Amino acid sequence: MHRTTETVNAVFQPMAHAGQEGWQAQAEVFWEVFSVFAAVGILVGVVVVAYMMYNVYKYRDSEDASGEVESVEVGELPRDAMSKKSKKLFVSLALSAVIVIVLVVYAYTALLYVEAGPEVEEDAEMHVHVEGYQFGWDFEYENGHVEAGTMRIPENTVVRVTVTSRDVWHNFGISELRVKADSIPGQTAETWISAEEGEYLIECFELCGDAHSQMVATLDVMEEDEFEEWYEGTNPEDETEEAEG
Ligand SMILES: [Cu+2]
Repeated sequence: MHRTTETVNAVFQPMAHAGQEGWQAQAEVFWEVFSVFAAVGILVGVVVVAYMMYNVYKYRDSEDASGEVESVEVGELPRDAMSKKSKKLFVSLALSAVIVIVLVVYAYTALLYVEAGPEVEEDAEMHVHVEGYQFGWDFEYENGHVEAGTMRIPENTVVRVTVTSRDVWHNFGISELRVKADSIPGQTAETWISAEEGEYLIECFELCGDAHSQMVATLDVMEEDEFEEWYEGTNPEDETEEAEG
């Protein structure tokens, strides 16, 4: 019992200060990526449509028009390299390329980050092993305690999650937290979770049998003190004693 307390303290004490400074959970990253793409998309859309409307108005048909219009043909490029038209073409192409490349690099960096998780000190994170089966989820903690149906973790903590299956292909996912990992027999997938206090729905996202839709569990994100208290009470040795007694 004493050893467990020590371990829990060693694992969770630094978190009181670590908080969430300097790193983001998946849902925050995805929201940021979405916001940036939406903002740039709206900005580009407004500029393009406004410029188009401006030209539609500027080059509108008028009664005193001579009828002689120097129309552009498909595939035609401005012949004079230093003409106003060619500059405009170059600027719009270069600007589009820069915007697209920046967005690609930004989104890919965010994806790499989401896959790897934030780098925190080793003792500032914990590990939970998840095993899927027809039809439910088992959660195994570092002290050997196994629980079905409810996964308990402390709030705002980086929880490294390894996922496997004991029978068929499943998929471990928490929509609200944008967390998803394959649950495949003989293989181990890795992901991570960090969340605010509250309850979240864990679902199976791989059609795995007739009760697939009932293959749910609860992620209970607890206050640190509350979690520590619960975790201290899960010493497997105690459980054995209880079983024997
Ligand atoms: Cu399943």
